[in-house]
Amino acid sequence: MRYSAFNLIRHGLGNPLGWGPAWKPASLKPSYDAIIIGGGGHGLASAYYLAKNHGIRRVAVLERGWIGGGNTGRNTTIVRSNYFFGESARLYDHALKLYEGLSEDLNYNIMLSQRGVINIAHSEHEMELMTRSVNAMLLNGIDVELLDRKQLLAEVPLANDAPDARFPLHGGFVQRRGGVARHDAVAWGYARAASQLGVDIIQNCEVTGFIRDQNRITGLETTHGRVSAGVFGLAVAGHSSVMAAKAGFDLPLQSYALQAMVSEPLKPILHNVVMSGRTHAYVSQSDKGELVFGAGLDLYPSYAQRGNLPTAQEIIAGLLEIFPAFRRLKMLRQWAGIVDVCWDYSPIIGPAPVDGLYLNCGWGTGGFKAIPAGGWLLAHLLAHGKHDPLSAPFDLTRFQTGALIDEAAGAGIAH
Ligand code: FAD
Ligand code: PYC
Repeated sequence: MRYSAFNLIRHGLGNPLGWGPAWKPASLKPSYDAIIIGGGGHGLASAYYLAKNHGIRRVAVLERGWIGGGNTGRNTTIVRSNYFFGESARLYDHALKLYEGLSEDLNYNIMLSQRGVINIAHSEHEMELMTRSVNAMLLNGIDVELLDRKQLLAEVPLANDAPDARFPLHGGFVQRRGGVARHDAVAWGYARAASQLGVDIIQNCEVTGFIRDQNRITGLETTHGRVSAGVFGLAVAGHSSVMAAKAGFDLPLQSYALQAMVSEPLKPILHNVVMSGRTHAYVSQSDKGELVFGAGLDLYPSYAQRGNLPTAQEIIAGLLEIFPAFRRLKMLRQWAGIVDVCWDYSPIIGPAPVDGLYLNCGWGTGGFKAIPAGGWLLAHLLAHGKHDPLSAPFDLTRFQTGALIDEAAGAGIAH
């Protein structure tokens, strides 16, 4: 086909190839076998695996805005499984393995690019701690390699190696299977595949309350009316405690804005994902050429989905300490998402304190990489009412037993 201005207009205004919507428009039925609240990656993946793995197809995903419009469409798309504790390594590596086959499974190109995720150590002390973490990861079967200073510079030649650098380069480690994936495609791919299996995806449908029969959730109040179901999944990152309060319980987490930014587009100059736990900055280059970067959380809990200027300045300062060459770039966009952070920086997956409701929340700054596993495990809970062994350690009861999985620093990402 020749691409002329005429063709572009014809394709833009008409539909000569006869493409239909990727997922079927649906309206709310009076009842379902299972309802998932939240049409982000985790909610959509849960619906897909409920239908695909467990044959449960009378399922609805209720999304108050548009699918993927929450954190799934706001993140910086990094996928990796380089976590410290065995429980986390198994969970995130299950997700990464599913990501590795996801384009084929969904028949939708999620643009997975396993370009390697590199964490920089800026001091001898940091290098020693990193060595311990890398040893733990290797024991957990995760593909990580230590890098000395020379190897690090060979991977990231633009990093600031000046003798007077404020954050000198001592070395680092790399997970070569880590990288990035297109976040919108993950949401759209799961939505299309779930819809093809019979799932109703209902956008602009906010859940406003829970209907209870004693300690059991039996239905929902929504902006589209009342609906009942056998079981319910809650996957509303950023608003988990708001919804938990409506259902009558508390969650051990706090909600913060997490910001990210992109620069103007450049020719390819950065070939991997680079993170610095010391400055909190991380960066990758998108397929369009923009540098995508961010750092730690805003300083206090908030639902204001824009982020604060001092944190934005700190993010940019952190990036420029490591890559002074980026100083001349113009910034294109800045945004934030609200993330729910648990006390131990690990997610909560499991039954809620009220019957019939199952939780997938508390992914904090790092749940994009977990979407396939989070969906897989919530689907298992909804179908069987009990944990898959992978999700058992992430049960809410760990905050009573004390069996916390403290991943605050283990994987080298700043919180
Ligand atoms: P979401 O995608 O937020 O979906 C939840 C949905 O629930 C939303 O669409 C919302 O509208 C809906 N909802 C809320 N309340 C209701 C209601 N009452 N009724 C109906 N629907 C409701 N993770 C990584 O692994 N790698 C990264 O590089 C990374 N970078 C990030 C960068 C930023 C700036 C941010 C903000 C996050 C980042 N994350 C990253 C974290 C990651 O984005 C999230 O952990 C993940 O997207 C959570 O997915 P989710 O499906 O649970 O939530
Ligand atoms: O979890 O890898 C991550 C991440 C990177 C940026 C934000 N979260």
